Amino acid sequence: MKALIEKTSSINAQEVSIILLENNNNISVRLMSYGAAILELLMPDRDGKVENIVLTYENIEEYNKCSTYFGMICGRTSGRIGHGQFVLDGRNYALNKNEKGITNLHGGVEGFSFKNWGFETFQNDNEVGVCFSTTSPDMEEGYPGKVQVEVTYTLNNKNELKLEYKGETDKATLLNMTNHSYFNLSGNYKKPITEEELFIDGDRFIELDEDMIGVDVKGVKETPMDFTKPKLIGQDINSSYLKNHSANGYDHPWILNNRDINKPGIILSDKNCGRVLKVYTTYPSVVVYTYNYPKNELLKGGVIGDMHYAICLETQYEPNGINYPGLNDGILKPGEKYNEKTIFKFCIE
Ligand code: FUC
Repeated sequence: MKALIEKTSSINAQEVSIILLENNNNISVRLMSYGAAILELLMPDRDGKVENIVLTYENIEEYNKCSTYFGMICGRTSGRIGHGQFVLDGRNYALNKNEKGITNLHGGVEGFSFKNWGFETFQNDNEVGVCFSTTSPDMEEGYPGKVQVEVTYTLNNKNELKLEYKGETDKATLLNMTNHSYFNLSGNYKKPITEEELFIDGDRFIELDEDMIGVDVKGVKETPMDFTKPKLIGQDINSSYLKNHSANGYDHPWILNNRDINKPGIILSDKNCGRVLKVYTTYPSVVVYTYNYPKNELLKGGVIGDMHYAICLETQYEPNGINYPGLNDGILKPGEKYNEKTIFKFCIE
């Protein structure tokens, strides 16, 4: 096993570090201090061929304020806050509207994704890891409170990559962090993810309005949103039902049936090469985004990213929960400790 600070590079004149974590089974992950991001995730297939299973930019500078959030940590809030507004303890807050001037997306202009995080690596007999940390000042992007956060990535020999999210604040605020990796289990993006199978242990999803804001909790039964039994992602992706709810594919929150870290809430599998990704989480929901709006991203190896060539599995509190009674509001108060976990387990079947 090893945890290695591989190199420093530069993004927008800032010095950023790249860290490699490797286990004893040929699984490795490259992380970056800018955005506390996953840059690359290498794992073997059924025949032992080691390939990258996330989208990676060819050039590191492309991560600068990257609007696709490749592998990055999103925050303070992940997803969209409707009209960039919320009320907390009787006060109105107006966030930066970094999406079309209508919504706050993934925490705004200077969100967690675009910070160069501090970090410390660690290693023991069974695991290697890196703890990233950063601070967001009071009223940054319009959010109240000075917030200190940590995201720790730990890789072990059971082929699990654990993400632990921690945070504290000095005033009541919102906090809802996720990782925005784009998975493609075929390896080096050989095939679209429409040919991969998805299982979501969630009987309900959140319907969206034209600004992609959640407006209604609905049952998945008899809709294209039903992944309660494993289904090819491509099976219903072009259905008219889906087209009426979001452009070009899936981009919705599912409410998970339980918050059990010992039971996979989501399973992505590629029957062809045998790679399987099991996701366990303490978060109540997952936003599934099927890379519906590629922006000519130049990927490692010289390929241009194409629609549906990846899937994001963004475990989090329901986005915009603060504005929707009955959902998790994502409020963090002084004295409370934010503590959520997501485990990506890499299997071969
Ligand atoms: C996701 C989506 C969006 C978006 C973005 C980069 O989480 O919900 O629609 O384009 O990521």
